[in-house]
Amino acid sequence: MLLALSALFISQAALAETITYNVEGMHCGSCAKMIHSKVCTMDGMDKCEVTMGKVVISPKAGIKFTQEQIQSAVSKAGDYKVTGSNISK
Ligand SMILES: [Cu+2]
Repeated sequence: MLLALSALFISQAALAETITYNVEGMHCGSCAKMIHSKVCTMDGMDKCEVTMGKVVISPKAGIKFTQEQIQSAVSKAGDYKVTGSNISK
């Protein structure tokens, strides 16, 4: 039973994740463009979209980003703050 559960966990972990980060301080399309140019160009990004107040990413297989890494890239774009995240499969 325990073995089956951990096997299930591992196979789910191998699937691509979509992570939505909430970002405070974005006011217009050029904020989104700036953030896009810093976050979406990071190595290991598969999909990456920036919309008003949100950054939605899918890392490549085997790649994980921490919120700190995303915050660091977002900070290069300007005075923006990552306030939280949601993971969906
Ligand atoms: Cu702006």
